Amino acid sequence: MRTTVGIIGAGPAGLLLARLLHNAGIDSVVLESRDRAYVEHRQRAGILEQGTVDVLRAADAGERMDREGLRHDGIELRFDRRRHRVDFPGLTGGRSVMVYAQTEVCKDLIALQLKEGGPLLFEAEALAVEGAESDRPAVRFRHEGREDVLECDYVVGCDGFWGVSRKAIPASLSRVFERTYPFGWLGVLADVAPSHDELVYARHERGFALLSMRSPSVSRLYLQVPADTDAQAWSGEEIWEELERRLETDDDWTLRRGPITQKSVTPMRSYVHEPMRHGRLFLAGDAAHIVPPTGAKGLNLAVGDVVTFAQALTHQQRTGSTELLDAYSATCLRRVWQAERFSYDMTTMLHRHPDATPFDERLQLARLDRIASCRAAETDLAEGYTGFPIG
Ligand code: FAS
Ligand code: PHB
Repeated sequence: MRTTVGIIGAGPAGLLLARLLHNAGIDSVVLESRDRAYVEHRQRAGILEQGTVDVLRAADAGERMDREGLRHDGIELRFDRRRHRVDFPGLTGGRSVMVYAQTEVCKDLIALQLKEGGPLLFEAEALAVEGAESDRPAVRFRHEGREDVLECDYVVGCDGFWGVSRKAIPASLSRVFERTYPFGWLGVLADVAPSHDELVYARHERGFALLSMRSPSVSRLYLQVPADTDAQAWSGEEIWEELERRLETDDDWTLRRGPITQKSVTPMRSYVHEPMRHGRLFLAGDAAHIVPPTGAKGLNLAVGDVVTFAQALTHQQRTGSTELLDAYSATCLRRVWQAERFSYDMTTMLHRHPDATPFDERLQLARLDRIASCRAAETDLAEGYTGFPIG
């Protein structure tokens, strides 16, 4: 097989990249190790930044998002039983976010790729990226019980944190920056209308809680739990009890309960691999960086990377100049590190660290009180949450 761009992974990064390249008249092949159902039903991100919404619309991939997505103009911070709403448009000159799950973005992009795009091979596991330093890189992969080779001009590793593409970069050239956290998120889906019309991020002495949603009738909620928690160890009753305690307010707000249809624990880490390019191999999305989900940045960072690559390759194909391809890593990393900083700040401000001292706890409350009382501090949060500029 031969193509211009070999894409490893059909998560949001790989699928959107294939769409952007198709729209630019550049051929690609997507190799995805799992089956379609896995990709379309894996519960992950829920919030699209303004920039991501704009990119999907411009790529003619936003029609169902505009029909079914929920535009949100703010979030609520909850601490010390206080409630403070952050007004996104008022603080950012009109930006908002969209509640539209990663599962739905992937379903839309898969449908478009199968209908209009190049080959998207499911259950096609990339085994290795070869010749990244040459001008004829290749991806060795296994599909339908047979090993094959995809010859490319470029390879983009969109294969997530556990993929193979990053391994093709010599360890002597790799620089890894990471932090792990002693806690994770127990996430649940529940068939009950959300108890608030916007997301609620709660800092509580018992730990963090997040009230999110998937639709007017489906709630998505998270509880901070120790990193090694087994989701099955929590009963529905215990989950609702704990959510109620952590989301408590000093007014008459109440949390509606309903049947929990799914629960899982997500570990937390901050991770950046530099550089994001080696020869003709480019890394995008979780293959290059991971953020704690507190800032709702993960999927949105992946979007910024693939937009940057697609623009750079289009430039090269039209002008012969590789200047934007050569700047890919530095361009992406500038935005990545701002998202890492924002996600780290949100995580350390809202979560209860097991080793926290009374001083640390007062500091968290002072940071939240500053946001609730100072427009400049509030604006920094609103700008970070609605998204850093792409490119
Ligand atoms: P993905 O990991 O989504 O996709 C990589 C794809 O590559 C997968 O489909 C995988 O099967 C495939 N692959 C891997 N190895 C391969 C190989 N050798 N050959 C072929 N294919 C291969 N972000 C948020 O913003 N909010 C959240 O709430 C949130 N929750 C999350 C919960 C979990 C459990 C996880 C793991 C992540 C969460 N994230 C969240 C982050 C998540 O949304 C990612 O940022 C997003 O999926 C990144 O997209 P991709 O880079 O495409 O990587
Ligand atoms: C979600 O709805 O899954 C979600 C929302 C906001 C976050 C993380 C996850 O910060």
